[in-house]
Amino acid sequence: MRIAVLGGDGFVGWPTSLHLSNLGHEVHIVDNLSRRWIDTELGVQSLTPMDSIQERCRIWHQETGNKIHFHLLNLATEYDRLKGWLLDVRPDAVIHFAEQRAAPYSMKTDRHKVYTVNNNVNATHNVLAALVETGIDAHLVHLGTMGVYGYSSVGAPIPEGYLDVDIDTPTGKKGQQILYPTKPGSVYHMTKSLDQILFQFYAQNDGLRITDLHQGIVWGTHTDQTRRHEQLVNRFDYDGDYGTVLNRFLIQAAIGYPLTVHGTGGQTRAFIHVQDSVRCIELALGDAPKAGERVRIFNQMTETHRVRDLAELVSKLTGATIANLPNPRKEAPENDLIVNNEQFLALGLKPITLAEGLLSEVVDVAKKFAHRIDRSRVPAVSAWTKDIAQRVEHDPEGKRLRSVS
Ligand code: USQ
Repeated sequence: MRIAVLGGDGFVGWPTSLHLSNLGHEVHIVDNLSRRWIDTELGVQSLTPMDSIQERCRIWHQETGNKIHFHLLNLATEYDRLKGWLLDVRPDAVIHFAEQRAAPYSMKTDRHKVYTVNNNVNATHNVLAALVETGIDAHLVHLGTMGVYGYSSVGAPIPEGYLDVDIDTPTGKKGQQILYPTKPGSVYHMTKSLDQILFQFYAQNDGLRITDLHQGIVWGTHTDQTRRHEQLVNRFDYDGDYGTVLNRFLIQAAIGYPLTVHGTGGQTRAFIHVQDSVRCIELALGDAPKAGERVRIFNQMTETHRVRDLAELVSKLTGATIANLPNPRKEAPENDLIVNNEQFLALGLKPITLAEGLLSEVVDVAKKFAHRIDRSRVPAVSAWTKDIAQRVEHDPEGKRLRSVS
């Protein structure tokens, strides 16, 4: 297949591009490199040293003989170029990762909220409108998030996108399936909730074939392909805005930083290893809906864990200390989470679970590149509300209190 990977320079986009190229697909990355600009804005860098996208593609070609094409294009602002590009390349499938993906970044300031909404919603809508206008019948696979459901403890498993409801009518109860009601917890998660409505409309109105993957928190760093050459290494975010919880705990353990648990750590979240994430995309590509069918929704996760249990696991493995900090986010302090993921299991996914070997692998990567870590960028200081901002802990290490003598 000829596959466009929108956002193919990012944390999941890059290993996905390699995985699909390795399977023999013709891969075209489209990216505006905004993630690299955001690193510059925040004054942070990936823990792992990343080469330019052109250099990464050159090394892949040298290693495998397979070509990955790169196109510099801003989907949210360059609509006409996007249309022209689609007509030139005519992909059979489009995988859409091209959105600002960090909840804390989206809550940093009003400017970050506006940027996240403009970028994410316009990018998604531009892709949909361009597919209709050009008449290109590509299967659109979108990276959505488990966070569209919210994390409320309703007691029942979260279904894959659709909820069975009984509606009272004058002639009795009528069964219907509706999109699971969204309850986003950040501006970023809100944009993914809006994406769902855009998909529903374009599938119903124009017969676009769309799959939406509601992914959990991705952890780990390497996949089979990124291991092949040190210049193919994946990016690894550790900072307070882009680093996600388990990867952060692992780097914190590697550099002797206290594990930064928000509140009691009673938040339960869904997780998936990056190797499984790329495999799921392969499986979803092979199972496209037909024109006229509703959007296919998968829960792309393999296990759920409570944040404090993860901290305890990492502490047991490495001897790291745990710091319970005031939570910079507005979220339930404790929740349960049961999730259905039967569709991927039925398609043959064999989940990689939180094995000690893989956890240690991340700690080893972090130790190798520990000299690249700026400890002052580790605390999560983007607050969800002005009130919460007053309580944020900027110094989990307690350095200010430490005697210099
Ligand atoms: N947390 C801590 N300590 C930390 C960092 C996070 O206790 O140092 C807590 C947070 O308060 C939160 C939980 O860990 O309760 C998860 O936070 P996260 O930063 O790992 O994940 P999140 O902000 O939800 O976002 C990440 C990705 C996003 C993806 C989402 C999937 O950045 O792109 O959509 O995971 S999900 O969480 O299932 O919605």
